[in-house]
Amino acid sequence: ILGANSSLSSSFPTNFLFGTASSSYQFEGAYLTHGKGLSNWDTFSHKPGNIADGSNGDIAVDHYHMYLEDIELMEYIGVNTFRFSISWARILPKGIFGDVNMAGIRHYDNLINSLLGKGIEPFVSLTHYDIPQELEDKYGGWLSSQVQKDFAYYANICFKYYGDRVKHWVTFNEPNVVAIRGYRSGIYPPARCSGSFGNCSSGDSEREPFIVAHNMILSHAAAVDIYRTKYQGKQNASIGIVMNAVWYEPISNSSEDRLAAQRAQSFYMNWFLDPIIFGKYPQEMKDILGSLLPHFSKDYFKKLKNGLDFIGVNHYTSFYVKDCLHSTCEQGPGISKTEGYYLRTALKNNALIGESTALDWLYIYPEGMEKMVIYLKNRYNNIPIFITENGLGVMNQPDSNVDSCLNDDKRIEYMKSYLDALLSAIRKGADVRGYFAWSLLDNFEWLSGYTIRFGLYHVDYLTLKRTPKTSAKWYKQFISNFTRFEDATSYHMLMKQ
Ligand code: PNW
Repeated sequence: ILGANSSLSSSFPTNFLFGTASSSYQFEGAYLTHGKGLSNWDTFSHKPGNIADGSNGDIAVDHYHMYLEDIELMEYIGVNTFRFSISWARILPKGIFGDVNMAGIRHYDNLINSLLGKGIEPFVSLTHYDIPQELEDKYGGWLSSQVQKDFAYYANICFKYYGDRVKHWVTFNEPNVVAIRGYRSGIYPPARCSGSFGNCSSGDSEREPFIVAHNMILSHAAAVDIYRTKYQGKQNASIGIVMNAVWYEPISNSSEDRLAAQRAQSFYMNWFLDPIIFGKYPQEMKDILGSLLPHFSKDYFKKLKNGLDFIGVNHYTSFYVKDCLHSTCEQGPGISKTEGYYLRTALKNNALIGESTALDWLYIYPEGMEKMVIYLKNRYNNIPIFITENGLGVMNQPDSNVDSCLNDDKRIEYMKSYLDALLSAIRKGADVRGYFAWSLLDNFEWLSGYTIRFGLYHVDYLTLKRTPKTSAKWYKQFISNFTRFEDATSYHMLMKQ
């Protein structure tokens, strides 16, 4: 019934990481426990009207207290890695304006040790959207260049305490989403925007996303620099960044639309990756934005170039892209100068790019996974890639209908088709090293609160009881086929000696 076809999983490279992903604000809860300070997401979700169901992450799925049980769930599935983020406000409750919170340090120590005890590798992000509120209050968070030093200070603490056991570090989760949603549309904290972009009390949608991105890129560089000079020799981990990666398919074969799709990638993803890997912003951005785009000093160029060891890719969805630079487009997101003059649409000749889902941004188009990975391989010289998130969210059902949530064949189909497409990219030579399902558990889905469920495990939000969905059992079987293959390979090698 599960149809975990063994040929699919057994074809992934040896040592491939199969895991599940999570993040501190969406999972931990315990928002004031053991000295944790408030984060920007605590502040934001506590304001009435910001979250669909009026909920917040105060308790979330209480992973802070239930992590041992959650590791047992991972052990059941058989994953060899777990992606989580450290809450900056748990380590430094007041940003840099206070002491290190040793209770916070101990929590992640325990989590990491317990994971390793079960043979599960910690894959650790330093930030996943949430930062100490104090940094916002004192100097405007990512808008201020001061944050570069403070992020590096925080990163150093994490390397120092956990670096002996962490082999994969991520500086940022989806900084592109933070810049756009926090400072252009203003739908995420600190909810800044202006003009036709949204309805905020302050901000400048045309400028601030670029300032914020610049500070994040330089913060990334500062953390990587510290890691490489102080720790990498002894600890030998890889360090990377995770981007939200949407596949942009040209809506027609015209050179204008093909260039527009390229431009869309540049304004969304290469915006961060180009500076970190090549030391400069994409040419399309420089041409269109002119002085709106900050620039890097010579010193930076030397320091940052090749400033990562892998790219983390959160890939879920694809859109068509139509040119708006040479042709006129109706109003919509993307058409402004600051966004790169393109129209993003799921429709072409009245047909959707892929099946629609409960989320207005998620269309099921597995081909996008292969195309995305091949695109990154070609642009960035076959740099190692991890698929750090992929998964399907569905609408919460009334309590009486838990069974329909547990029988999540749709999620299995989604994962199978995307893994299949990923395998095609690997067969074409892409250096992909791991895949993380979003997510282990149902959890706090940002603006959607608890109305959308992404988990392989169902969580009853009253009792916090975890129940495996069919997808958890499917993923278990999928992984067990993979592991058998690995053993068979080593057996073969042994016989050959
Ligand atoms: C990611 N898009 O966000 C986040 O990293 C997770 O925390 C989140 O729970 C998960 O995806 C599911 O939403 C996304 O525009 C942001 O395609 C934007 C997009 C996709 C995912």
